[in-house]
Amino acid sequence: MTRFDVFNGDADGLCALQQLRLAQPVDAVLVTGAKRDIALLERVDAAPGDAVTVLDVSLAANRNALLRVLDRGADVLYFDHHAAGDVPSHPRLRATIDTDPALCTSLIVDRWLGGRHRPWAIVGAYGDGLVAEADALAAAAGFDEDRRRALRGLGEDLNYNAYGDSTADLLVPPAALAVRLRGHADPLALPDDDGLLARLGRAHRDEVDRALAQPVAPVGEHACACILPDAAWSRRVRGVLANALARRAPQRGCAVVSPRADGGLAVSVRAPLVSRRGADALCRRFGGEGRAGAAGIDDLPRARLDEFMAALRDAFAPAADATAAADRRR
Ligand SMILES: [Mn+2]
Repeated sequence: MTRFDVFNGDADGLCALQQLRLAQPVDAVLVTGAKRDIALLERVDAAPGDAVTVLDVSLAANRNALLRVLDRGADVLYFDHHAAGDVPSHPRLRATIDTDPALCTSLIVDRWLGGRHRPWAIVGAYGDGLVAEADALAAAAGFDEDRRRALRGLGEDLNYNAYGDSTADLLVPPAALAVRLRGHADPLALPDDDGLLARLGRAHRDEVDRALAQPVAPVGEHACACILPDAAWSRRVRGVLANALARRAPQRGCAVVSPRADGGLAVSVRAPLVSRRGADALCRRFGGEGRAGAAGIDDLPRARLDEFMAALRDAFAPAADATAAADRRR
């Protein structure tokens, strides 16, 4: 019988797994990847009697692979907080899925374990951006401000590590991080003899600083854009940079453009923080997707960059909602 631990390679996935494996140490084949690698279950070659644990990847995106794994006779334990669509009812599937925006998978697993490895739940929640929820749990657990800051820093470093087009862009393969964390109940007492965790934290800070020092050009009155160089660090930092630029100029929308490893362009777009509207409509015109406040284009052909910049110029004009108008015209 083979066990598979299938988990998102970000902080939430890692910390959900960490809690479960502290509670029940088992040897499992680790199946993970970059944050954006969510179709993970299709990589599992399950046989009858195998046990598959799935953490922090959308069931909707893994539905067919899940049905196949169940059909093959494996047992599946599934925890997640993304929209799942229709959850199959199957005697060998135990799924705990809760899309409450105040929850992440680490907090769902924390609840399932009765808070047994709470410090790791807190790290996962910080990493997933649930700062208020993590702060509240950390205060209730008696962590003082210094230790709260350390838990938050670890969560954010682990999370930063998962950004990139593929695992080739990542600073540390998430499976190696999972092995590294294995067995350590106290996230504030992790050994770091080879300095790997320190390097991860330093790279996170340096890359964000480097990104913030890149030139940002105004694009019309209501938007700005930053074009990053072709480098793995650009692909790691672009989402974090887009958030930072939006905070720096809340009246403007912003786009961060970075070359993909395969030659195209990836674009992260944030609507002006004062309106939080229009990012999704802009990106959809170029094959992208997302939410009104934050969206992206996975693969923008270089030949369409000028067209994108022209659309960006108008997308966030408060009076004439040009993007919506253009959408209506299509
Ligand atoms: Mn998550």
